[in-house]
Amino acid sequence: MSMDSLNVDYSTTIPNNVGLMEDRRVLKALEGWHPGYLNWWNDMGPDGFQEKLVYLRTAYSVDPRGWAKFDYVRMPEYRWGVLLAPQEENRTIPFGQHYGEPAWQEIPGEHRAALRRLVVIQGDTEPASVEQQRHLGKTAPSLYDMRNLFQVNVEEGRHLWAMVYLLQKYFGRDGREEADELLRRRSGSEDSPRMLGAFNEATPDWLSFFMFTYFTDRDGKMQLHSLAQSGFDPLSRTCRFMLTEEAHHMFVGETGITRVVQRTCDAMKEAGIDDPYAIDKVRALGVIDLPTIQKKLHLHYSLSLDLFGSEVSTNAANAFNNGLKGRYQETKIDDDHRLENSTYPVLKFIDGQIKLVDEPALTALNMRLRDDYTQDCAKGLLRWNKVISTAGITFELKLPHTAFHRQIGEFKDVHASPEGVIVDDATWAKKRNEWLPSKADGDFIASLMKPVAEPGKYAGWISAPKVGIDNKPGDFEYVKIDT
Ligand code: BYC
Ligand code: FE
Ligand code: FE
Repeated sequence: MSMDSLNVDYSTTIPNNVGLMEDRRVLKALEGWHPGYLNWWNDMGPDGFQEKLVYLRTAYSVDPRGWAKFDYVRMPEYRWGVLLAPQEENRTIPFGQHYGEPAWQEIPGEHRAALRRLVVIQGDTEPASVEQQRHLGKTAPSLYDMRNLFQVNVEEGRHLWAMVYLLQKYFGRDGREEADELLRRRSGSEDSPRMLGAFNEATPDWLSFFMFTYFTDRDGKMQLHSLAQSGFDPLSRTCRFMLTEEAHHMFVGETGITRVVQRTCDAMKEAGIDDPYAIDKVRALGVIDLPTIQKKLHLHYSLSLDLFGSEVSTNAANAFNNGLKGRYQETKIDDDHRLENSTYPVLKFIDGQIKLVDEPALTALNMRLRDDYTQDCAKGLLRWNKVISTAGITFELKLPHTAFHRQIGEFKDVHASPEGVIVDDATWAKKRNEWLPSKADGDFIASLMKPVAEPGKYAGWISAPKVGIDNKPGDFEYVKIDT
């Protein structure tokens, strides 16, 4: 790989390592799209903080050993760039019917529509999350957290750029139209909602934000890994670089939840409360009780499972067969990478029961990716539960059963408990508020969401992080609130 593809050209209005200077047509198209993007960012991006100086990282290279530079920036002046991971020489398609053939540098005509759909869906989620999180700056529990929120937001903005670049460069006129549509749809809108369910839900408070970055950004990780295997090489390279940024988003979620759990446990210990279900007493300490954290987890995990689509999907089979979307860590899997004769066990709802049945592996690819996701999710729970057990409290956070609270796939028409027991409508109605956050839970959490904007200080419901961003000291001013 050559140095010039590692380093980013900042001489154009759009920083890039894809040679936009020599690609006048695409540069012009992107420059044409840019003002609409800025309008969208100003209208729908972080509310109330657009003029503030924020200590942000910006990508200046795609070299994994050192790609980001930290400095104070006003968010609308953030350099959103088009950055692709370096091209791998002689890369071949790692799966499907084109297995072993050279990866495509242009789109094969017959796969154009399917690829466009994948790129548009991926692109749609990025601005959606910014929209969902736009009010959170005003209730940030610290400047550290506020900065992390804005970092995630600008990078989701860049992920939108990444997909829009592909649309503008490879999909001609309909690509340009889709790029405009990505700025038109709005999270939660009645007439033009975002495309996937979870991206039309509210992110009303910071516990939801941490759950979202832990569970929903992790769907992003799994999907990006699958798309990074794509036979369409520019998509693969784009997704590979997005994954380097994505790691921080999930770090924000994982450590955020750890810190909430830590603070709750510390407060309980100080007050001599060891019953986690003494909810009123725990809440009186100004911290979030563990059962409410569990309910939020139920909600965000189940919404995120829906993002994997149906367990049995011909879309997924076609995408794999045609070399467009692979499996998680495809190149490390030891099999034929074609899956024409293999099966995969799928959870289905048959005769009123939840059963594991073998399905053709090709149509079960969504289920497989979702299983990989569930395994990946479990790591955080180990960490959170360690905090709880170390505090001597008897309580364990758990992932709910797959059938719980689903809106997509096999279980969308039934109600199940978090343990996976099918229940009737009446039981569901009675138990709903024990399993999912109630209005009262939301009101309680909202009552804690008082902003703390003094450097080094944290709201009472969350503990301080162990280390600063970019090794900064504890009282570092991550956002210059008074500028
Ligand atoms: N909501 O065959 P099916 C991220 C639709 S997150 C609404 O079951 P398929 C991020 C589906 O579109 C990662 N509709 O599913 C995270 C289809 O409709 P059409 C985003 C849904 O196609 C945090 C129909 O149901 N990237 O990056 O196999 C912050 C039947 O579909 C939903 C991707 O998702 C839903 N949940 O799989 C920021 C990767 N699920 O076409 C960013 C690209 C399904 O019949 N997308 N439907 O009208 C894909 O790979 C696939 O489209 C999906 C669905 C995995 C989403
Ligand atoms: Fe993203
Ligand atoms: Fe993300």
